[in-house]
Amino acid sequence: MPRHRAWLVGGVLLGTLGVAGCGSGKDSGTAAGAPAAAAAPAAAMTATVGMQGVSFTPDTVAVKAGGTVTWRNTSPISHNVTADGFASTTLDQGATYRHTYPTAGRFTFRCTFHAGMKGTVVVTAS
Ligand SMILES: [Cu+2]
Repeated sequence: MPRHRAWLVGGVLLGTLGVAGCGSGKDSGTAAGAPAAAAAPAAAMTATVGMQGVSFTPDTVAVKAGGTVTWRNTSPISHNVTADGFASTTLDQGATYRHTYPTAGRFTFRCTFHAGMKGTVVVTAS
């Protein structure tokens, strides 16, 4: 019986240490709160959209009017960028394509090879 109690005490101690360990990570926890603001991308003059697997990542980017979006295929699968008004050639792994958006608005783009592979460029007034 006493031996059983020793195990119990040990378990409680370990549990307490574990909680203390989590608590001491509070400083890094506050720093990690920053990415929440990244949900709304800030408009700059350039943005990059990756092509990973069969997805555009991120699938929504923002640029200021006159800004340029670069698509980069980082996957071994060939893709393209097609939209109203322009279309890239087939982009193999490592290939890039650029398009400049002169006016504000929301512009969708897609890959004609993969249904559901779509994205949006939000162009804000400069
Ligand atoms: Cu594709």
